[in-house]
Amino acid sequence: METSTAEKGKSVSDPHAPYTLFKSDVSYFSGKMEAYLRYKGIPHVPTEINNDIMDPVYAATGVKKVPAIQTADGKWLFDTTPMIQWFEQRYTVAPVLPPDPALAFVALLIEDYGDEWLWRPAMWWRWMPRASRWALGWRIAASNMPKAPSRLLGWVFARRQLQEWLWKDGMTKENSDTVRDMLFREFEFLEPLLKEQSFILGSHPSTADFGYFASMFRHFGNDPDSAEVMRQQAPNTYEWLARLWNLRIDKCPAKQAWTWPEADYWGPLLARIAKDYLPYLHQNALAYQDGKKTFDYQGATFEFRRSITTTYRVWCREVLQERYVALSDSDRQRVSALFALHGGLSALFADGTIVSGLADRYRLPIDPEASAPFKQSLKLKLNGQPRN
Ligand SMILES: N[C@@H](CCC(=O)N[C@@H](CS)C(=O)NCC(=O)O)C(=O)O
Repeated sequence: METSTAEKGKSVSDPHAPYTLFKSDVSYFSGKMEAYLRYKGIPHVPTEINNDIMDPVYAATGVKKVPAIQTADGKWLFDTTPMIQWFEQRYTVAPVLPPDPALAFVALLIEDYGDEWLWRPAMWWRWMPRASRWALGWRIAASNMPKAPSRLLGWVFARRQLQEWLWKDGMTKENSDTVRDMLFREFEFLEPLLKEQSFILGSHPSTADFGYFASMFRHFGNDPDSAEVMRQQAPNTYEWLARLWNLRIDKCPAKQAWTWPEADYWGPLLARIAKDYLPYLHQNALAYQDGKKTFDYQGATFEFRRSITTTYRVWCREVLQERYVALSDSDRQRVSALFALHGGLSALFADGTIVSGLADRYRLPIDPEASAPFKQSLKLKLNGQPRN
C-alpha cells in the first residue's frame, strides 16, 4: 500500500519529522531543496506558497524567501546550503559530501558557484525573452495572489526582476548577450561530463549536483526558451535533470564512487571559478567593507559595472574560507594544485577575512528566543524580498 510522505514521516525515528517544505514550483532554490529531500527520502510535505503563507515564513525566518522548512516540533530552517548540511548530520546514508575532505571542499565550492553565479543568466533567460517573461510573470502572479489581476501583477513582478537582477545589477545593452551566453559556457562543461558519468562528482549526487540543479531544473530546463535550447544543445544535461529528480537512495547502489575533477572537461569550470567567481566574491566583499552599495566587477572573462553589493555573498565567501582553512595541509595542497592550473585560489583569500556579520543568523535551527518574530516593513510587504 502506498503511504503519503507525511505518514511515512511518523514511522521515522526523527523527532523533527515530518518536515513542512514551503516552496514554489518555479523557484530556483526550492527545486534544489526538494530534489535533495526526495533523493534522501526525508519525510516532508511540500507546501506551495502564496502571499499569505509568506507572512509566517518571514516572521519565523527573517527572510521572505523560499524554500523554508518548519519541523514537526515547530522549529524553523531556511537557506538551502546550511539546511542541506543540517539534514546531512541526521540522514547519514548516501552522504552528499564526499568523504575525502578535499573533494568535499570542491563540492561545496561548486554548490556555491551554482547557487550564486548562475542566478544572473537564469534571470536573463526567464525575464528577457518575451514569451518567458509573460508566461512566468503570469504564472507566479496567479499562484501567489489568485484573486488579483494576474496579467498586470505578472508584468509588475517581471519588471521588478528585470530591474533588480539585471539592469540594476551590472547588465547593460552591450553585455546583455554575454549574460545570455553564460548558459552556453555551462553546457561546454556539463555536456562532456554528464555524457561520461551519472553525476557531477561520480556515481551518486553530491552537493555540487544540487547547487547546479537549482538553476538547471526550475529555470533553464523549465522556462520556454532555455528549455528548448537545452533539449537541442545539451541533451545529457537535460537527461541528468530527470535522473536526479527521480532518484532515491534506495534505488542506488550502496557503494558511492567519487571522481577527482581533473579530466580535461573540468578546465572551463575550474577556470571560471578561479578567475571570475572568486574574484567576484572578493570584490563584492571589499565593496561591502567600504560601505559601497554598488561596485564595478571585473573578472578575467566578465565585467559587470555597477553590480549590487550583497551581504549574503560576503557570508558565502567567509564560509568557503573557513572550510578551506579547516582542511589538513595535504588536502589544501591537493585543492590548490587542482586550481593552480586554472588561475589559482588567491582571490578566495585576497584581503583576508571580511566579516559579514551573518554567521549567527544562518546557524540552524533558528533560535526563536534570539530572533523571531521578525517584523515586516511596508516596503517588504509590497515588494517582497529580492535581496538579503
Ligand atoms: N540563499 C537562499 C536563497 C533563497 C531565494 O533566493 N529564494 C527566492 C526564490 S528562488 C525567493 O524566495 N525570492 C523572494 C523574492 O524574490 O521576493 C537559499 O539558498 O535558500
